[in-house]
Amino acid sequence: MGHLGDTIAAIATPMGEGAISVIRVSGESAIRNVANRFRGKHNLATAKSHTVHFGRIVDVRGNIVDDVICTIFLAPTSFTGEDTVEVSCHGGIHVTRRVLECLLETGTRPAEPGEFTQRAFLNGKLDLSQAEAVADLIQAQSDKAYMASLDQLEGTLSKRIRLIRDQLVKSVGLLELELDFVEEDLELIDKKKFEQSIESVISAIEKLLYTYKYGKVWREGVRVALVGVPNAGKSSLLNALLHEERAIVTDIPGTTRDFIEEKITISGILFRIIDTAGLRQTEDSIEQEGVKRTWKVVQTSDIIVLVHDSTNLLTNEELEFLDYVRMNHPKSGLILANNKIDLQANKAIVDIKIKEGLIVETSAISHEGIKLLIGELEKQVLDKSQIESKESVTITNERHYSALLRTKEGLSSSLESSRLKESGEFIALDLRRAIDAIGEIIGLVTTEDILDNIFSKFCIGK
Ligand SMILES: Nc1nc2c(ncn2[C@@H]2O[C@H](COP(=O)(O)OP(=O)(O)OP(=O)(O)O)[C@@H](O)[C@H]2O)c(=O)[nH]1
Ligand SMILES: [Mg+2]
Repeated sequence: MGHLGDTIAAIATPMGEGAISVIRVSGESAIRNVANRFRGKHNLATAKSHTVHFGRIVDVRGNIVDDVICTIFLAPTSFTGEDTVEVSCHGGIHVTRRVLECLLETGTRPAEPGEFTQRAFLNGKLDLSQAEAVADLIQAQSDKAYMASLDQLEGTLSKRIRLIRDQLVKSVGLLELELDFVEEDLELIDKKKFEQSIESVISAIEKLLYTYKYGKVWREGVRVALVGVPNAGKSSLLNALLHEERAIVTDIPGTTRDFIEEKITISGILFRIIDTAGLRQTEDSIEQEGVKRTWKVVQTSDIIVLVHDSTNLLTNEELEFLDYVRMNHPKSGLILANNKIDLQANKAIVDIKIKEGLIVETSAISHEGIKLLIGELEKQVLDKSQIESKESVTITNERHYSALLRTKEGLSSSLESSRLKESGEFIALDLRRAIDAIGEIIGLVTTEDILDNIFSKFCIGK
């Protein structure tokens, strides 16, 4: 990424036809550069902060390019903390590009993805977790994801992290002070109290770590795999859940060769429903590949729905599959959709009880039981998150999760050393490690790599 001295510009709205587009310009010479190409009643260069100016953007020869409205934000009261102009022009692809081109001719350079937000971070307008929340907010695909990112943007997570970190900094300060007076054998710290305080921080961190279980689900959605023998009605069930004909349904076994993923929102939570190829040994190489992929889907899903054709008895393959899931993915939700119940006459009895799992009777044709199935999917997720909802902060980001894990590790070793009456240096060293790790979350400790990794995921103009 470029350095802070540059002035950058980018189209901040999506490319397409619309009423208006917004081009954002930020940096030391933002106002001067835009003023160069702006013709209006007022001179932008002397405009006050938070004022709006109607005028025209002209090209280098003075030809009119578009009517625009410029909004002026003077440093430090802008998103980036720098002088910023937001140019609203007409919302066509071509006209927006032309306006941007004119602005770029003045020494402003095109912004890289996330560069505005990165500047906001570097100028102290946002901490790192809040900057990440900006990207999450934009990408939020469900109510829960949106609420979690909004909370994070408001600084709920940052506040909690700072509180924990401050407590640790205080402890390490005393410890290090004591080390300075080691000759005098001065005891500034009550070891018992010190250990208790570290224990309480560890338990606070454990609570936060626990929230990631559903924080991840809020952010990324719940993966639900529809699995079953050929012709059980997996694709039909997907269509029934979506209320549309998305997947191809035929009476030929092996219709679905690859998996299809569709999204639905239930109670503000995003569910990614995946229709898979049938479970079976097959000679057909394309279908074989499909079956292989099915296993991969099973391994990465939060909930597995075994779709069974209720006119048949459970086959060995299906029973083996149920065993496999219980053995290998005990944490995944497991539902047996006893499908085709509209064919009552042929109904065979499902003679099994799924331990810790559930049987829902469905018909993808008459839509009987679909509501029950949806309710069950919802319950499996909400039941889990209900337990944890006492915690007001939710960890949704893997980077934060891994930093908290490292914080906990540092604290645990520090505690261990203290209990073993090891030298104060060891105790302090691990404590410092923990402080660094927790500081990474809000960006007190960063490297170029961390920053590039975070901001490159943003869209341009943000
Ligand atoms: N009567 C009845 N027929 C169903 C039901 N669900 C699916 N079918 C029929 O069963 C046949 C197979 O349905 P699909 O949805 O293609 O089954 P699938 O499990 O996706 O099959 P593959 O992709 O081949 O593995 C089709 O003829 C469907 O119309 C149901 O609930 N009731
Ligand atoms: Mg299918």
